[in-house]
Amino acid sequence: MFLNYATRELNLKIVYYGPGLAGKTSNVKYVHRRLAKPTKLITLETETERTLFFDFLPVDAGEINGFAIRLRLYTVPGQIFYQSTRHLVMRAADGVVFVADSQEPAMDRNRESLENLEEDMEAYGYDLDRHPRIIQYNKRDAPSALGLSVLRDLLNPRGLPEQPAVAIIGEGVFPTLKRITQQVLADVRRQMRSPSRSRAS
Ligand SMILES: Nc1nc2c(ncn2[C@@H]2O[C@H](COP(=O)(O)OP(=O)(O)O)[C@@H](O)[C@H]2O)c(=O)[nH]1
Ligand SMILES: [Mg+2]
Repeated sequence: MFLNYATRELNLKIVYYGPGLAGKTSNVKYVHRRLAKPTKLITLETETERTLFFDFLPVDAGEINGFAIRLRLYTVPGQIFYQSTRHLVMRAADGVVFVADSQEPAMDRNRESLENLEEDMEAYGYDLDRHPRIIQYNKRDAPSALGLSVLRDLLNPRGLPEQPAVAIIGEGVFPTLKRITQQVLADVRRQMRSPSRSRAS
């Protein structure tokens, strides 16, 4: 988080993490399309010009202690050769949305991505049980989508908050964003109460 005293804004960073093709970009683009006052969606190209680097989206979301809340939504590239980029995007991430692909054949990729996420989180000193995080089970419309209780057993041993979604039509997208934002704001209030325990960022 970053308090900007000049603009009276509290900047919060939310990262959409998950395997390639799970629906991260679909989430962020849907939010962007629905904004009353759209801001610029930025895509950075890689050196190889092959795919996007990450998206960047500021969204205004109310205020806290006289500071307007500004959310920045990032998506990370899923491909393995962007591991270092993924790691960098996770720096100072106030909240994480793990977008899982509900389809049965995607389970290995979901689990591998989840392992990468937890490695990145540990490297930055985020508590795996307490750092604001939600698992979105996306592609609920797919014929091979596994049941929610199966997904829970396979992907959510920590009992993190969960949200089913069909990101391509926007179902579950704002509930996911709203819930991660609430978690982040609760965490920010805790940090403000005991600043000595706040994480370096
Ligand atoms: N059936 C279905 N397809 C989806 C859903 N969400 C995303 N997709 C499709 O999955 C593909 C990958 O989505 P994208 O958002 O680019 O994934 P990313 O790699 O995680 O950013 C695209 O063809 C999307 O249209 C969904 O909920 N259901
Ligand atoms: Mg993407």
